Amino acid sequence: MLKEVKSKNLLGIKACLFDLDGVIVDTAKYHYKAWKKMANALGFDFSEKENEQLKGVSRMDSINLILGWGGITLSDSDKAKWASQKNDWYLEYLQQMDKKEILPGALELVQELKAKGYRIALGSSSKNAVLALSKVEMLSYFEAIIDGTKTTRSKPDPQVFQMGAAALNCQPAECIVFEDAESGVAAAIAGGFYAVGMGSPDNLGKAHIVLSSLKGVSINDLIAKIAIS
Ligand code: B16
Ligand code: MG
Repeated sequence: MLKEVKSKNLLGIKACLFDLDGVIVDTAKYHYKAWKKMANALGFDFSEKENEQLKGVSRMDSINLILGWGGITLSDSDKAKWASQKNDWYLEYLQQMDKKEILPGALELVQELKAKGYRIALGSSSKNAVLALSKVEMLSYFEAIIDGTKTTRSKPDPQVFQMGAAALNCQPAECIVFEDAESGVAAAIAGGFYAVGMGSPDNLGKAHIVLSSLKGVSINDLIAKIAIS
């Protein structure tokens, strides 16, 4: 195995594609709070466990899931109105964000990647990705930003990561995707990428490796771990 890994130049990784919410910044809690506010205004509630299913899922797909949990049917225009209201609430939280909301180890890993010449892109479902990265002063690290304003298909479709790899002139097999959502890990695997799940193996077990945090993670160790997975 070791010989094989060496001969492949430790997998030939050239780039890293990062999900945003739950990988770079801790915004998942704000999405949850804003959606909860909407549900409560409509007379119901949903659990943290149900909220897991919303991670990586686009705004309109999220509202459809939530209304389903509440047993509520709305017209398309009312749905659009509530999705927009939820986004206003989410933006209020986002506006207050600063560098403290960067998840442990994320900045250090991105800086190490940059120093070592790896290419870096963002692959997020969010339409607020540029604003969130600006608020935590990390926008300049990303050579390409593929987000919900550019994609037409939501994770678990691999489109967001395929577009990221293409923007960096890399093949999927040359890229590592970092994802906290089950739908995002599924997207990475479907696209032929190496996947690092951020969270629990209970729902991210399909990733090549699963980490609880990026704290203390270095790219060489990561590649070595993926190579023996
Ligand atoms: P917005 P990611 C996703 O971002 C979030 O995980 C998900 O909860 C959210 O609904 C989605 O973005 C859309 O976000 O309403 O800001 O466009 O994890 O793919 O970076
Ligand atoms: Mg995420």
